[in-house]
Amino acid sequence: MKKIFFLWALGILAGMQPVFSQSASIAEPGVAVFYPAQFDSTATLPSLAIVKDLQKKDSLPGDWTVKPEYLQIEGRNAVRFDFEEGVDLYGTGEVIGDLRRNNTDVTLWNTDNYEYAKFDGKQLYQAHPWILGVRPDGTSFGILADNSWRQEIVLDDDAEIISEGPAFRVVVIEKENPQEVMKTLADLTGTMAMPPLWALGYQQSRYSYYPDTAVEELADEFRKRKIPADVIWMDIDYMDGFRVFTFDEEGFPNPEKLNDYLHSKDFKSVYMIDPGVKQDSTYFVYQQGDAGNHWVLDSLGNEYNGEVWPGQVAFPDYTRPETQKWWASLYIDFMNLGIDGVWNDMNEPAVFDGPGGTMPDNNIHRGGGELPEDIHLRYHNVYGLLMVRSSREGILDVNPEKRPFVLSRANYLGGQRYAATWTGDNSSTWDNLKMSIPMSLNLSLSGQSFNGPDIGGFTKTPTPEVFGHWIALGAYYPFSRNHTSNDTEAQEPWAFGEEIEDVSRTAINRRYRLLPYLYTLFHEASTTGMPIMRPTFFADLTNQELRDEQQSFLLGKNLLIIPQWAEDLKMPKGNWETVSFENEEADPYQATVKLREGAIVPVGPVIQSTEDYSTDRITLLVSPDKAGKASGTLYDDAGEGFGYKDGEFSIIEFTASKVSGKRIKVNVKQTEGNLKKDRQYRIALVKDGKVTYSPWSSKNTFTIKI
Ligand code: NBV
Repeated sequence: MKKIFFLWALGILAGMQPVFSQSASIAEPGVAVFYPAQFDSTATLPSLAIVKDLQKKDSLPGDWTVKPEYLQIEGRNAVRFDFEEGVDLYGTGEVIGDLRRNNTDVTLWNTDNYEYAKFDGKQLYQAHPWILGVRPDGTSFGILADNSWRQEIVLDDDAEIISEGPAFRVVVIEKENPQEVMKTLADLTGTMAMPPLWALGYQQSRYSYYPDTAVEELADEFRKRKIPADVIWMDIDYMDGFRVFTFDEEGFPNPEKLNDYLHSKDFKSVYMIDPGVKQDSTYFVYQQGDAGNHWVLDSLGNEYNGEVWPGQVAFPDYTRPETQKWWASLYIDFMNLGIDGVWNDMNEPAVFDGPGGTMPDNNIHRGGGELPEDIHLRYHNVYGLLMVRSSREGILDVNPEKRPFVLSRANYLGGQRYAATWTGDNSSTWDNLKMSIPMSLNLSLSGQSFNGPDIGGFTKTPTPEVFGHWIALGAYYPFSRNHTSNDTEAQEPWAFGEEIEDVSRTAINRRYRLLPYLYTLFHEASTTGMPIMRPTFFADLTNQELRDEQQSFLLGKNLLIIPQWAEDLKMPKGNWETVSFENEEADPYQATVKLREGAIVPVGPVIQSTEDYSTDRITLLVSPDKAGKASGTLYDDAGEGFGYKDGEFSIIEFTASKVSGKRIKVNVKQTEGNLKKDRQYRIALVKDGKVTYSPWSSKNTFTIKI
C-alpha cells in the first residue's frame, strides 16, 4: 500500500517538467478530446463522469478555438484556457455566490460544509469539473476536466483547472448555443433516470421526526389542513444508535406498520442511510462488512476508522465490485419494510475527527473490476457517486418494477445518473433564500437537474416572512422539500400562523397544478439532458444584459418564475403573460408565473398528492404570439414502473392557430407512444393578465374566442 503513495509522490516530482504537447481529436460532432503528453490512462480513467466511449473519429479542425494548454502550476498538473473577451462562465457545480462564475474560484473536494461557512464556502458537498462558457453571440462551449482528483477551478480572464493528480484528459464541447452544450454534456455523462411521479410532489422533513406516532400525526395534519404533500422523511434518529439499516426499538418499533399507515394516507416514506458503519462486533452490518473485507483501508493496509454519528465507524470501499454488491444487498430487508426512497447523507465522506473533516488523502481504496487500486485523494470526490450507484442498484433489485428514488448529499459530475440532490446545510436567512436560485441553476448547468435546497433553510429558524417567501419560491424547485435541523423551531407550513399557512397552501397547490408540465420537463431532462430549471438568459441569448439575471429563472422553456422580492429585474424579449390560477386568493408572497409568448403549458387540478394525479382533464394555458400561433407538449405515463420503456407513454403535441381572425383553434395530436387515453381539454387563454376558459372538449380540435 505504501508503494502506491510513493509512486504517486514520485510521479508528481517527475511531472515538475512543463508539459506543453498533447494530442487532440474529434470524438463526436463538436466534441474534442485532448490528452497530455505521456498520458497515464490508469491514473485517471476509466472516467466515472463520462459513459460514452470517446474514440478518435476525426482530426481537430484548424479553426477549433477552445484548446487547453497543459502546464504545471506550483508543481501541480494544470490546464489553461484563454477566451476572447465577453465570455460568460457558468457551471462548476454546487457553488455559492452569483450565477455568472467569472472571477470566482472553487475547490473540487467534497466537503461537509455546515452553513457554507468553511473555506469561504468555496468547497461544498459535490465536485463538478465542468465549465460552461457562453460567448456574446450566444455560441457556447463546455470544458470537462476528466479526473476526480482534488482540483481547483480558477476563473479570471482565462480559466485554469489545477489538479493534485496526474495530468488528465480534457473534453471540450463546441456548439451553437448553451442548450446544445447541455444536451451534449448529457450525451457524454448520461441523464437522470425518470423518477417516480411522487418524487415531484412536495416533501416534508426535519432532523428528526420522532417517534413514529409524530410521523403519523404529521401525515394527518397535512391531510386535515388540505396542504398537498407526497413524502415524509425519516432522518437519523429512526435508527438504533445511528446504526444504518436498524431501527430504534422505542421510537420506531414497527417501521412496516408506520409505512403502511403513511401509504394509507397517500404518503411515501424516505429513510436516511449514511455510509459509516458503527464499529460494533455485535452489529450485523459491521460483522458482514468485516467478514467480507469491505472497508476502506488506511495507508498501512489496516481497517480505517473515524468518528461520525455512531462513534467510531468503518467505511465501505465502494470501488470494490464485491462491496458494491454487498451494500446493494443490505437494502433487501430494508426496502421490504415498505420504504419508498433512500436518503444518502454524510457521503463526502464526512469524518468528524479526520483531516479537513474527511479521511486521510493516503487511505487506500482497493478497486477491482474496472477501477484500479488508488489513494483517497483520487477517489474522495467519487465516494458519494459510487455509494449512490450501489444504493440505487440495491433498491432496484428489491423492487425491479419500481423506479428507485435516491437523494444524495455528495456527488460528482455525471452523478445525476444515480441520485437527485439537495444543497446541504444552508441557513434560514434572506441571503440563503436568494442565493438558492443561482445555486440550483449552476447545479442544473452542471448536469444535475433534479436538485433543490432545504426550503425554509436548515440551520436556525426562519422569520415568518422569510419562510413565506421561501415556500412561495420552493414550489418551483425541481426538488421541493422543506427540511430543518434538530435545534430549530417547527418549520411545517402551519408553524408560522394562519397567513403563512395560506401562503404555503397556495404555493404548494400551484406546484400540483403544474405537475403535467413539470413531469413533461422531467421527461425532457431524462431523455435530452435539458435542465428543468434554466437561467433566464436561455430565453434570449442575444441580450447580454440577461447573462447575470439570477432573481428570476425559467421552468423549462415556457414559464418564467419571478419571486416577489425581485428588484430591477431584467426581462427577456417578447411578451410574457402573467398567469393567474383559478380559485386563488392573492397574497404578497406568491411568485409571478409568466407564460412565454407562443407557448402552451398543460396544467391539472389541485390534488392532495400524486396518488390522485390524472391527465383525464387537462387545462391548456395558451399565449398566442402575434400571428396567433402557439405550441406545447404533454408527456404522460403511469408515473411509476418501467412500462414507458416499452412504449406505454404518450407524447401529445398541442398547436394553436388563429381561425377567421376572431378565434384561436387548438389542435391535439399524439405524436409518440402507445398509451391511448380519452382526455378532455380546455383552453385557458392568457391575455393581458387575464385568463379566459373555453368549455371542456373531448375532441382533437377546439376553439376559443379572442
Ligand atoms: O442527519 C442529520 C443531518 C441532516 O438533517 C442534514 O440534512 C444533513 O445535511 N445531517 C446533515 C447530519 C448532521 C448535520 C448537523
